[in-house]
Amino acid sequence: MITISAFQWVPPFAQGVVRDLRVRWALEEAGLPYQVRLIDPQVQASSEYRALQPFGQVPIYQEGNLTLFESGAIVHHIASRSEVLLPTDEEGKARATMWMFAALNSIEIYFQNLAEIDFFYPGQEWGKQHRPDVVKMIQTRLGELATCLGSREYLEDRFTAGDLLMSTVLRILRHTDLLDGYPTLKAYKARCEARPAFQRALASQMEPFQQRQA
Ligand SMILES: N[C@@H](CCC(=O)N[C@@H](CS)C(=O)NCC(=O)O)C(=O)O
Repeated sequence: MITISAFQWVPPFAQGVVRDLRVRWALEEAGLPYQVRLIDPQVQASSEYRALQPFGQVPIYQEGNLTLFESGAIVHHIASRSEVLLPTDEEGKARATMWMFAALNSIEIYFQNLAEIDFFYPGQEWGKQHRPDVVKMIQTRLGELATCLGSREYLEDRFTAGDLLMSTVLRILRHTDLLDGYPTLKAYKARCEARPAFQRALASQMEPFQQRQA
């Protein structure tokens, strides 16, 4: 049985964007059953968990003797087992993989800069000074991504793991109105999120948070 790790609880700003969401979504798309190990800060800091995830983060993926960390690598591993996520032809597979890397290496890092300023260092002088440049860079990337997408439904001619990662990355901006300036990207994100597998993944991440808040 596949086991992934996730947080027992996170503050509301992080609920629905914690990176185990990508892994849950990929597993749901692939139709692979899994169980979740919910962890707290104590487990996160333990040497047992650090031996599995050197940075003490979620998610990890465990199956038999295999333990993986890094959500992108985990989604790729799952995708390699499901045609729903990765085409089987070599070119299609390579292009979908390219989009996975683009989401994480060329887009997410800029969005994450904004999330750091807004959620982890609110009110800090350096953040206030730096924020306009961070927003400008994000707008540049959003414009470039919108150009690539054009009038297509997905980044390639069908949904792939590249779209899965790209749309979860776009969710990082949900506390802003930045996507409003890019209606095709907004519709693209909504299209990806409308997939039943995404809805199941989101509901399963949210469940323990809602239980604790009830
Ligand atoms: N590059 C890693 C980042 C993982 C990551 O940032 N996880 C966050 C939750 S979304 C976390 O565990 N944060 C707690 C911490 O860093 O202590 C991945 O994609 O798996």
